[in-house]
Amino acid sequence: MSVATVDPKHNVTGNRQAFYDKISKKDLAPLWEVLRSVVTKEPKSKCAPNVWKFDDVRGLMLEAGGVISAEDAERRVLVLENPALRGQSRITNTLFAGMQLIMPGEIAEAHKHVSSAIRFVIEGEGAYTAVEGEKAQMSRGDFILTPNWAPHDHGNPGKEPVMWLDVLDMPTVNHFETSFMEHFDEKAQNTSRGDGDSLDRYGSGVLPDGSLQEFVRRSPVINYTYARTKPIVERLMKAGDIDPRHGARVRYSNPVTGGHVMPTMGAYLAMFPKGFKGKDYQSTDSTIFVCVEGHGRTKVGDKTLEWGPNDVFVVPSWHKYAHEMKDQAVLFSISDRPAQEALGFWRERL
Ligand code: GTQ
Repeated sequence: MSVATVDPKHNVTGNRQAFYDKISKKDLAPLWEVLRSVVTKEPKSKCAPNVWKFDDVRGLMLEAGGVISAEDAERRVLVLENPALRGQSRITNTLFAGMQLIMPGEIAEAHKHVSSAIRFVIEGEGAYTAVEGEKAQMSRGDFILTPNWAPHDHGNPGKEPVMWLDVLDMPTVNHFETSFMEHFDEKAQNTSRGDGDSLDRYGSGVLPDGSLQEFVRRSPVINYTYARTKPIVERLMKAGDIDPRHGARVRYSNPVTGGHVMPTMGAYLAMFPKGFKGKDYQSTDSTIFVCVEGHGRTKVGDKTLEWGPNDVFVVPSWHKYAHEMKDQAVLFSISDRPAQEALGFWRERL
């Protein structure tokens, strides 16, 4: 209990706590007790830096294959829970990440929801994701979009288990309390468009000669394949176009606007030369990285995250970080930067 001293200017003579107790009964509280913690001088992320090693995750994923079918689970996903945010189904304060497994012969039924999703394919061949009538084949390193309210289902007519990382913006959607979801009568969509259809139509330097209004907010391209994107970062590497912090990096973009692929999440692919020793970097977006190739480590504040192929690691908002490469490496990354930019919040410090 804090007892105030006499302050003639403000006529504070009484017991503050008694006053706090009195106003509390009317659902009121004194801002001055919490001002410094609600208006911080700098971001104070609740999220912790962490790495999920694929050596651990892979075996447990395959075990999950024996615990529940894709049909019973609707989505057979192990959530990557930030160790500082356990029980909240999130890897950062704004994003969800989970590893999804689909076994040969399985399908994960069609549904749609307000949350946007990206998939980053980790292991296995032969599965597909159908999005808005386009059947996108999934190969390792592919980056596949499922925009807000787009019908989607997954299937695996192949012979191998297939795993991918899902990143969804549901903590953001739920923050605004705007979640809706619907199922369809059919388990799988009738797909009228084949693999690569949207990329060919919209990502080849020409655009359909009609209204593109619906694609101002989100990219029309469903599947950004590794087969197309990797040679581009290789080109940057060869040309020496290597950022001292982010390496030879490209941003996945909406070909209609040049902006981010979705309003809530943005993604990058970067290649780094062997022995790269990155400068420190800091930004307000919390970033999820996936190692596609190579080995390295990332210093995040006073922590060092060691990673190799298929490992997933997270760097919280405003944590100073720097990458170091043991060999030539490729990192995919995704963050909430577009949402922060749209709201005027995003900052970086070089
Ligand atoms: O594939 O639709 O990881 O709805 C979480 C929720 C995946 C999906 C997740 C989902 C999905």
